[in-house]
Amino acid sequence: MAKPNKIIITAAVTGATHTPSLSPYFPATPAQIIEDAVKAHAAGAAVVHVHARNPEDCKPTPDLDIMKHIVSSIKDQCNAVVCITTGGALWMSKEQRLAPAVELKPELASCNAGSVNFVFADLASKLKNPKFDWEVPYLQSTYDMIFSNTFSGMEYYLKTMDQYDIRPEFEVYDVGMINNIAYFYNKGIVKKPIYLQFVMGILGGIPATVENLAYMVKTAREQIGDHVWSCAAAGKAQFPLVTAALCMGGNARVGLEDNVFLKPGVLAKSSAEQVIQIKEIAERLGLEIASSNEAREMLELKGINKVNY
Ligand code: KMH
Ligand code: ZN
Repeated sequence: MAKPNKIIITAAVTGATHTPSLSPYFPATPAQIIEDAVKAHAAGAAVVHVHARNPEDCKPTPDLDIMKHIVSSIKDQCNAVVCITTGGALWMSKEQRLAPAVELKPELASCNAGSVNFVFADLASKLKNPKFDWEVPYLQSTYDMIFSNTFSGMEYYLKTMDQYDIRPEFEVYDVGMINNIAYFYNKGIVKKPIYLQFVMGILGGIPATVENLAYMVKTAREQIGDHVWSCAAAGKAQFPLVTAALCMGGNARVGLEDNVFLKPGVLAKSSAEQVIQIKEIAERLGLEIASSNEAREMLELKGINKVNY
């Protein structure tokens, strides 16, 4: 059966980098994360990418019960494909990062395709009266940290995901990481279909330019052959890059994990607002939007009845 030739929109709703005082609309508690994800799905996002945060201080957390509450509440309200993070936060151990996927056995989980500096320190200067004391030091700490994804770590993630039939969504922050994925594919540790998420414009990774995106797409085609790809970009590069990706045959990731604005100077009131905007752009380009079940077909996912939440 031919797979649907439609656009998969992903909404990455909270992440583990932005802090609550960056925007009054930022989904920072489990209840806000659930609501933002469900609304983003209703707006057209086939996939929602989630991290867990502590209900008291909104800090990213590896707490399994909180993650289970978030993803099961989303599942109770809609049939979105839930992509659970294995990136967690920079300070989490690889066991802490992978534990939610092992316990909850989602259809899809992120898999970070290499180590990278992941710097958001300059955002601290934007916080005038932060709600929580941890916010400024948290952002500043990224200046002296590395997002560690060693080859043994990636092999550990990949073999564990394969064990539970979890499709990896490869987070690719720079072009060398495509070769890392090709290495694991050639070793038979990664199976097709391969799903790449080009995350552009992270300070430490590849700058968010259309030329760089074209270079990543070309390199992926050469080194991996057929695959499915999507694009996300940090901050003000989000819509220009994701729109370019749609024009190049890619899929789109938006959401407040990547950018708290809808357009320069205008804060997004929800990830759904960004989903609606990219959906409009896609439809004006004559593209059709995939439903969650069509995304399941396109990515050959195991199905929502096979998850453990
Ligand atoms: N929070 C970042 C350190 C993922 O979800 O796997 C990494 C991240 C990627 O968000
Ligand atoms: Zn993430």
